[in-house]
Amino acid sequence: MPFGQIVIGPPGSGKSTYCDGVVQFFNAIGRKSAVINLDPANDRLSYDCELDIRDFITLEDIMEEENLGPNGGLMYALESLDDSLDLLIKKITKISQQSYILFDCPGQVELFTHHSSLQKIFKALEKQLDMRFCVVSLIDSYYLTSPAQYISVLLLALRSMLQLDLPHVNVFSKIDLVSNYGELPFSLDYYTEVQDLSYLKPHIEQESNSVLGKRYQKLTNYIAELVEDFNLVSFEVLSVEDKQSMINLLTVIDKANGYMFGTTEVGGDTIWAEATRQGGMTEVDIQDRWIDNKAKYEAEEAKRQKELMEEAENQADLFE
Ligand SMILES: Nc1nc2c(ncn2[C@@H]2O[C@H](COP(=O)(O)OP(=O)(O)OP(=O)(O)O)[C@@H](O)[C@H]2O)c(=O)[nH]1
Ligand SMILES: [Mg+2]
Repeated sequence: MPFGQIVIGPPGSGKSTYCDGVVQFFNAIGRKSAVINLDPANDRLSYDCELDIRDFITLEDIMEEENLGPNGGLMYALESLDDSLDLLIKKITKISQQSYILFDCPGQVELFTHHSSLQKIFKALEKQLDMRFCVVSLIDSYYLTSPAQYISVLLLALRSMLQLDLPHVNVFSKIDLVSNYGELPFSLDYYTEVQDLSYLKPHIEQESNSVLGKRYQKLTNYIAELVEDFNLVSFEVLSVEDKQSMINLLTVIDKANGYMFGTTEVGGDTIWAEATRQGGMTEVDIQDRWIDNKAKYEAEEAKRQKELMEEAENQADLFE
């Protein structure tokens, strides 16, 4: 049974870096994986790409042929993919038989909130291949610094969850940077668990107290109530360079798309699969790890790395 992740998120949220990081991590644990680029505008890939949508359609051609700008061009490009859709799906089918797939998606959020082209591809794959997906929706942790923007990204997450209608894991990316942005009024768990949003009201008021701001404030509060009513949104956190944070996130994702319950592991990483089935994830206090004692964790990690290097050098000396 084929498995995959659909990696979405606003521009610059870390999608391509994440795909690159996951492939490296999977290589290390022995899971065979491949990245498919679904962004017709993405001409600089930081990873080895197994399949590129640009082989079927490129943004530059569409912009020139249809006399469109980059954003209209992207929409048009995906809408006109229909002709090549069968061929694209055929190629994906072949890859999915051997590898766990990561789809690196475009950053235009409208593609996941009210546009159907990409969703059509995923639904076709789900139906035709019985493919099991997890949407990984990355949001830059910077948005935690503004209460009104935090509410907006909650709405964005909710919209894509409802539109894509697939298992979904929301992630605050670049969590290693959050301590640089100044003190937050609440602990990180408050933001990741999307706890009682009414606590944010005074902070939203403080953020926007002009006349225009009053309406904005009111709208933000209504959106907060709506998100709370649905009670669907919560977040994981990720620092792509941090191994433990990657392990924790991938354990959640393996559960969400059912990989960890599979009997026929496509990737062949039986040791990892067994470890996660038995609950390999260590409980992490994210406030402590990424804010309160970040420096201490970094010093410990640096020490561990130094010891590993020394050990490797000693081993090498023995063989000389
Ligand atoms: N500090 C830190 N930087 C990160 C992390 N993940 C990504 N970045 C940086 O964020 C920037 C944007 O990352 P990309 O992977 O290009 O983001 P993207 O979502 O693919 O961007 P688009 O394809 O343009 O939508 C790069 O400079 C990355 O190095 C992280 O976990 N920590
Ligand atoms: Mg990218």
